[in-house]
Amino acid sequence: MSAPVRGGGASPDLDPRTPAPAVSIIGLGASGRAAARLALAHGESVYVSDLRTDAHLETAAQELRELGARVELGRHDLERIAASTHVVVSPGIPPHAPVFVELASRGIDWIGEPEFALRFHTGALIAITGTNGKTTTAALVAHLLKAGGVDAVLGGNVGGGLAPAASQALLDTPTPDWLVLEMSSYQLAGTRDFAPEIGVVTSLAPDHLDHYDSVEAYYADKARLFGNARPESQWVLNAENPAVPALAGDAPGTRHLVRYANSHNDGGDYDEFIINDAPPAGRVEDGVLTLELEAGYPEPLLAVDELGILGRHNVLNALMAAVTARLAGASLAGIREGLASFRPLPHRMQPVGEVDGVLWVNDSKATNVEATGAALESLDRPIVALLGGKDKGEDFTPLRRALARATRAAVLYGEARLRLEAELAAPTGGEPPCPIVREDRGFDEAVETARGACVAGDLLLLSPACSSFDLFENYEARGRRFVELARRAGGAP
Ligand code: UMA
Repeated sequence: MSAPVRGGGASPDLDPRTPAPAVSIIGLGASGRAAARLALAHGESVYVSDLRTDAHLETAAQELRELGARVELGRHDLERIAASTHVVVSPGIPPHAPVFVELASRGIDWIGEPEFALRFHTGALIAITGTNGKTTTAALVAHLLKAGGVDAVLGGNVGGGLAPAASQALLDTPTPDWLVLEMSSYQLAGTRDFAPEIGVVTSLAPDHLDHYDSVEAYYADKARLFGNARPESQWVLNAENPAVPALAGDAPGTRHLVRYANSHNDGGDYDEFIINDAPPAGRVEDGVLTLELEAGYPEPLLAVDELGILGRHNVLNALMAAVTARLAGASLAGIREGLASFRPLPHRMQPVGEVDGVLWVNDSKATNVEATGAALESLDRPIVALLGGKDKGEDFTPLRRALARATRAAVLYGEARLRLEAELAAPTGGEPPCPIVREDRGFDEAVETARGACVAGDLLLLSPACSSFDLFENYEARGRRFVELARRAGGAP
């Protein structure tokens, strides 16, 4: 373990019979529990604290106490934390939370849970970040590596029971050749020595404006992916948006750009990112997903319509995952097989079932404008869209064009519905806005209203562009409700 934290020093009120904990962990959610277990498994003394005191947390606390940790609910003992060798902070704690103010005022350095986990990792690291697509791409990378004969384990921000926190992944599989981590901007904020062999940026757009003071602050955390870049670093970048290669700045390493079309140097404003005029390392050529990691040696993979996932943005996710897996040594045959066998993750453009000739698609994970825009632009059937939820303050007007082009109607619901209506219904002087229906009742009623607006052959798409916390515990619960309603309507299996 590295040097003790700055500041703090011996704490006057620490009980001399219980030595200061080597590791203090703030937050007893999935991250805190995993970090505590990893530290205990390596013989470290551990102090965990969480401001909440509910029964659910008390159970988790008791389990850790039985493993030898000190766990305190209802407060953070800053004296005890200041005396620790390491302070590990959970990613979801907002930057202006009082505990951060306290840590700063005492000059106490801290790290994030993935950073802590990586101190126990002996293999190589693939880190995947991005505003959208990072979970699907991370799961695809792990899937392709396994299909391609490479030892790998998936962890990090994924959540939803699909993969563990980084620390838990290393407890489950202590010495994987490759650790594939989905990294949120919150988790990147807590990195210090973090240096992936392969880093992936799937997309970049404003998000989490309720957590960050500005988009720039959000992007600055994303850019920490490149914080310890070396000449041998490999970067897989979605060059459809020039802001993505730009995020890498002049970081050392090799850039592998992914674009949908092979039309490199099409005069687009990303040209400055084409390195020595090489064609994109990942692209669609004549309807076939194609790799070209070595200029002049293209490797066709499979046809777009053989992919098991929906939408143009998922083709890009598949290309980024294939480039990444190839860089990590997966066989071409394994990558082909993995791309054909991969199935959508829950709540990500997940086809749910047909009701009266209408396909219901659950994209509940689309909690921001860019994700919903990608969903609307990626489908080739008329759509009735469900939009709404908690208002995170994002500008909805970028959705106007996609809605006007692809949507029969948009049904607006939840806390954000009035602002959605105001920003989407006003004429733009271009094509007429899509028909808007504001549903002032609940989610179920909004789904029923949307269903009534569909005709056979349409898609009923839940891609809300907002988080779910106004009506649901999380986006998974919102997605599950949508699937349940589809089942009741006679659709989902
Ligand atoms: N807390 C304190 N003191 C405070 C504030 C909070 O003790 O001052 C406590 C809370 O009471 C709570 C704990 O901190 O018990 C919560 O920590 P957390 O929000 O980090 O939750 P975890 O369960 O550890 O989940 C986190 C990620 N959550 C967030 O970043 C909000 C999970 O991502 C991730 O799966 C998990 O770590 C394991 O890596 C979820 C997410 O929504 C899926 N991520 C965001 C996203 O994807 O958009 C970033």
